Amino acid sequence: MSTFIQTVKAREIFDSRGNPTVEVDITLSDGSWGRAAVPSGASTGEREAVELRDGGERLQGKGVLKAVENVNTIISDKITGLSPFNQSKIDHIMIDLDGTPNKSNLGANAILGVSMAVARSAANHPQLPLYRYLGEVDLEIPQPFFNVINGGVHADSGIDVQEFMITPVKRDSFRDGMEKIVNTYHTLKSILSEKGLETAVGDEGGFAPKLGSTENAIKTLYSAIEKAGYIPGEEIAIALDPASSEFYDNETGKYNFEGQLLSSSELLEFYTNLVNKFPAIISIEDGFSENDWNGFKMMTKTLGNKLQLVGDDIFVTNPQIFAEGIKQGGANSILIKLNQIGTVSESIQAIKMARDAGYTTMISHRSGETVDSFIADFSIAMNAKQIKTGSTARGERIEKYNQFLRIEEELEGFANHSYFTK
Ligand code: 2PG
Ligand code: MG
Repeated sequence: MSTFIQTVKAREIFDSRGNPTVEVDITLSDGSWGRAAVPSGASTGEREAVELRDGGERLQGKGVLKAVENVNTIISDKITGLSPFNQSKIDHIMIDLDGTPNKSNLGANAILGVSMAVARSAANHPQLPLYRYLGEVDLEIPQPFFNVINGGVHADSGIDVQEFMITPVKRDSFRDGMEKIVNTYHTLKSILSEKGLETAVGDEGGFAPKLGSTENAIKTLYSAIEKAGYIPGEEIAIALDPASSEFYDNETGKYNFEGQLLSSSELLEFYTNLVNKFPAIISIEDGFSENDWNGFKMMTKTLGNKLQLVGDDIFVTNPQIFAEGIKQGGANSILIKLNQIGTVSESIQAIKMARDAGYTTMISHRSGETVDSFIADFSIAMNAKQIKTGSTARGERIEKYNQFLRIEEELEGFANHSYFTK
C-alpha cells in the first residue's frame, strides 16, 4: 500500500517576539515525518488571511489553542489516510473545510501549519531536500535582501520607514554575497557606536538607532557600505520597505510621514527625489498604502521603469486581489508571504501569476518568526529569484540564510546566478 498520512499533531509554541504560534507534526505510514511552524506579522495587511487567536486573558489574548484544536480534530479527521504527495488536493480540502474567503473559521495559522508540514513530510519520505521535492530542475539561490536598519512598527527607532535592506548585487556566490553583507553589517555597527547611537536590534535583526529620518538612515548605509570597502549601487544596493499602510490616514487620505502630512503626489515626489539622490536604491516595497491604489499606480507609471516596486499589503499574496492589481497596473513585483494567504498551493498560484504577468517575486519572512527555514527551500524551489528574511543577526533570521549556504554546498556552486547579479 502506498504511503499515507498517519498522524497530524499540532501544538502551541512561541515565536521570536514571545507570541504563541502553531507548530504541526505530520507522520506518514512509513514512519517518515515533517514539522513546520507558522510565522506572524506586525504590519499586517487588512485583507490578509486570518490568524486565529483565542482572545480572553490567557497570554494577552494571543493564544492559539483553538487553531491547534482545529488541526488536531477537524483537519486531522479529514486528511488522515490521504497521500501526502497531493499538496494541492490537501490544501483545497482545508480551504473547503474552512468555508470562508479569509480562512477565519479554522484559522490561516492552523491551515498553513498543516500545509507546510504536509510538504515537509512528503519530501522526507523519498528523503529529498524540501527545495528539491517542491522544486524545478534548474535551481537558483535567490538574491537576498538583508534588513539592517529597522524602523516603523518593528523597532523604537522613531524612523517611519520600516525596513532598510542591503543586497549584494555583485557576488561570485551566495557565500561571497553574504560575507559582503556581514562585513557591512559589522561596519555599520561600529559607525553607530562611534556616533553614540543605539546598537541593539529590532524585530528583524537590523539595528534600531534613532537616526531621525529616512535620508539620514540611507546616508549611514552608504557610509557603512563604503567603509566596508564596497561601492554602493554597484556591489551592494539598497531596498526599502516603508510599509506605508502604517502611516496612512484612511480618513484624510494623507500620509503622516516624518512630521508632515503628505498627499500621495507629495509622497511620490519624496520618493522620486530620494532615488535620484541615492541611486543605489533599486527596490521600494509598499511605497503607498493598501488603500491607495491610485498612489501605487502613479508610482508605477513614474518610477516603474527604473525601480522594482513591490506590492505587499496591497496584494497580500492573494491570487484574486493580485489579479485585480495586475489589471490595474499597480507595482511590478509581488511579495510572497505564505501566511498572508494560508496555503502552500495558493502561494504557488500567486507566484505563477506573477511570472505570467511579468512581475518579479520576492519571498518574505514575517517580523514574528521561528527557526523554521521553510521559506529558504521554498524560494529556491519556486525560482522566486529574491528573498528577504531579516538581517545577519537573530537566530530565526540567520537560520534561513544559513540554509542557503548548506544548499549552495550541496549544489556544488551551480546555483549562483540570480536576477540582480551583474
Ligand atoms: C513586511 C513584513 C516582513 P510584517 O512588512 O514586509 O518584513 O513585516 O511581518 O510585520 O508584516
Ligand atoms: Mg512589507
